[in-house]
Amino acid sequence: MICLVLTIFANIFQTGWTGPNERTFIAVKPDGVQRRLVGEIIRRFEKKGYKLVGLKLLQASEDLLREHYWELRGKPFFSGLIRYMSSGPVVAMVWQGLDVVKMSRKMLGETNPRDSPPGTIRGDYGVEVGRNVVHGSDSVASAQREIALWFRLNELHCWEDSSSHWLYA
Ligand code: D4T
Repeated sequence: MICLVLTIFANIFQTGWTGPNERTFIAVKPDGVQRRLVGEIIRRFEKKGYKLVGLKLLQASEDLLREHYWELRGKPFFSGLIRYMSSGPVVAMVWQGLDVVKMSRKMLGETNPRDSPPGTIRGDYGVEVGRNVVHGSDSVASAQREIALWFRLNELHCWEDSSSHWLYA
């Protein structure tokens, strides 16, 4: 019940998730889906100890993508980015856990796979910036905005995590 209230509150006011309840938005991009990397990316987040609270495969509309990448609308690569992101299905996810926003960005690597060390997702599976496999929110505020943009309330699930006592002291 508390989780449901927090979810509604967070989606409406785009705030409210902190500590072990922090949430982030992760998307496997069309190249990641085509290259059969969905399972590998989910595996990394699960093994780390994060909790999956939302998951869906969808073909993102250009309108949704333009809103998602609104801050980049003036960049020269913007139209190519929208074309690429709408070229096939993406897997949209919400993951929850302590410091999940910051840690996810570390797990993903740098925006450009060329600058991403081995061991990161982009470092292991990407070659160039225009096909960087996966997206992750860059701040708690962005995560809240992106989750509200990509997910309806009834697509986010509150469930009791039986391993939480082994993850959090
Ligand atoms: P996303 O948002 O896709 O997780 O990427 P980042 O948060 O790591 O980086 P970003 O917002 O600066 O870039 C968004 C997206 O644009 C592509 N891109 C970026 C590109 O095609 N050419 C470029 O020069 C840059 C900087 C890759 C990611």
